[in-house]
Amino acid sequence: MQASLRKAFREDGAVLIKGFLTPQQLSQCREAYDWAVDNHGPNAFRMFNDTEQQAHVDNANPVAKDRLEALVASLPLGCLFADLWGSENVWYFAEEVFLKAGGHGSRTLWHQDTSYLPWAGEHWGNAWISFESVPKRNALEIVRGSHRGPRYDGTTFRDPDDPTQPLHGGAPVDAAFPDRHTFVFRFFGDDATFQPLPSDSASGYPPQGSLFANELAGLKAGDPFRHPTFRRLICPDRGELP
Ligand SMILES: O=C(O)CCC(=O)C(=O)O
Repeated sequence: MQASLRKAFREDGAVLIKGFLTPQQLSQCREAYDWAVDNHGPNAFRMFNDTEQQAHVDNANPVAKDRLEALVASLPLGCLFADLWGSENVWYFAEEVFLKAGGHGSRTLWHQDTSYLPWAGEHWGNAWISFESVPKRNALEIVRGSHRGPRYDGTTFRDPDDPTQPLHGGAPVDAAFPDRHTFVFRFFGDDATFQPLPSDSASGYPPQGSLFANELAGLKAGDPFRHPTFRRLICPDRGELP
């Protein structure tokens, strides 16, 4: 891997990597995505419910866990992150599912994942995989370097007409690009710690965040972010990780 890619990821917080998965791997992901949409879990919700802009979103579906862990273990994504971070180990956190259809799905509001999940440290990453070829005006948007700035108390994901809350978002659909099916696989590495969310949060997330609250209940601020529920991945050229 080129040092410039690691530097861009570290400093900007995002990189675009084209053609990384084979057509066969992509079709395995698409099959799993379609299954996950048809078999949504308890964290699924309709973003902007009852509006024309509503979209399907799911997160960390326990019913899909075994299936997706097996899929992710067969893909090179986790090891890509380990390489980008320079981490010895990499764990799979969970998936996100986004389905915007019919040409009306709003932007996803500007947000930081660290506002609703208790994540700190340098080794966190989301692989954002859309199955369509996404035009620039419909692309995910990131505020460059914002992962190094303040962590904001938001967003609530409630008002499609107020997308001003920080800090990554975008990716609407419209008449020219009506449907988007996106799978996100999330990973963390050695430098991942537990950082509880503020107890006086106006957006109302609990200190453990909105996912895996029971698993994370025993962690204190600054503890390594670890729990047996998160599967450690194996990178072939490094052998089995300890
Ligand atoms: O695809 C989207 O609309 C939003 C993606 C996102 O928020 C994420 O990957 O964390």
